[in-house]
Amino acid sequence: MENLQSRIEEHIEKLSQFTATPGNGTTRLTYSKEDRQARDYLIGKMKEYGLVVREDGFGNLFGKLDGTLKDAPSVLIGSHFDSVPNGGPYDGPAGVVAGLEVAALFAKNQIKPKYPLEIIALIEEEGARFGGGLMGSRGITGLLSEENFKKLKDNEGVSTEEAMVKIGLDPTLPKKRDPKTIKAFLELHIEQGPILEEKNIPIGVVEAIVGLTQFEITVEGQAGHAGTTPMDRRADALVTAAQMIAQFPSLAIEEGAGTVMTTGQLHVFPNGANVIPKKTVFTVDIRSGKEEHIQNVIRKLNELIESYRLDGMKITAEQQLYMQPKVMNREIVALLKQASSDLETPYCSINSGAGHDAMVFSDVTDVGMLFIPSKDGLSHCPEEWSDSMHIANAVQIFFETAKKLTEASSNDQ
Ligand code: HGY
Ligand code: MN
Ligand code: MN
Repeated sequence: MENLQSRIEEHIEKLSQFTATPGNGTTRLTYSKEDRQARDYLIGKMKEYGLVVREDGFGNLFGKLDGTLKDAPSVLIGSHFDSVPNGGPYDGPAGVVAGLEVAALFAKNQIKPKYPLEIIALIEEEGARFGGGLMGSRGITGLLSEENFKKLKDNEGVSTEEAMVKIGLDPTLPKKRDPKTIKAFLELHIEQGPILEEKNIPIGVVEAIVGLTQFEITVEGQAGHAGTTPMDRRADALVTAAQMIAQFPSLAIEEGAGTVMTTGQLHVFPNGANVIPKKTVFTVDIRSGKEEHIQNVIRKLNELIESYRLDGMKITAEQQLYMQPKVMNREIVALLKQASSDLETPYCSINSGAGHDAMVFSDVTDVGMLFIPSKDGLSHCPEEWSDSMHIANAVQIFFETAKKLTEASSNDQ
């Protein structure tokens, strides 16, 4: 197991070097120089492990081990390799690395699958550059249309396809994938919370993933001189945004049932210390285990917006993402639990408060997820850390599960 663990540590260490903020966490935005560096590393490893490498028209990366069955659907194993700004090195890459090492175990043990095994590295799950998130998986499943993909631009006005070409990707490659080519999707992810560590359990078998929605809200007032404009003659876009955002925690708490609401991004224009803000643009992220709670909070958000519009502020809200809560496939959950027991690896059931590509793939195929503990429950920050031994545990569980899902036989029989 130790050389598996040391290979995992090397992958994570190498990938963590591809960051725009060295010394201050992982910042690897989609189609950036750091994306290119990580992509080249993963392509090299996929080839070293005997996989046939392909990219699609979104820049998602696939490494395929063909099966004995012709034109059969693949078992996909992987996760995303983009990051939030100043995030951690495990959020996403832990799942891609786990997929890589499952493929390595197939090769090392000369396992010939009946159904193909594909390792997948997905783009723009975080939405840190183009907004919304889950972009790579939504593109593959068709939830994000090619037309809407092309319309997306980053904060500098660079479009997705322009950014792709800039790092040598080909947006004309096939985008949407026929769901009939996918047999199952497995994803390892760090828990990003405190439960597994507090329970001292190395594996969480995910039962369900919360529903989530994200809005971008724009408030427009009137710029003016901070010194000469009387307080009763202002239309201050930042004050209005602040008054709205300050009410979000109580909206979530009133809704209860673990509902959460977050503003993570706020831009102020023109952003001068002595200028009354003309415009603010901020995000709203709402999540809950039940869809009715999300709908209730969306309704209250719209009522709040309407009340400020009546005050004469121009406010627009663009919904960038909406995902219903998802339940993982029961058969795959059972396979993952059985494999954990057979390997004598303690596990528990767990639900996910974070969104994952698995929730998108669950619309088109059978999906299963494993979690491993996050140190101090921290994630989306430079302190994010997980134990490579836990990743190695997950690799073994996925290896046993993937052999069943691909109906593999070992050549040395
Ligand atoms: O936001 C999330 O839940 C994930 O980290 N993209
Ligand atoms: Mn993630
Ligand atoms: Mn994340």
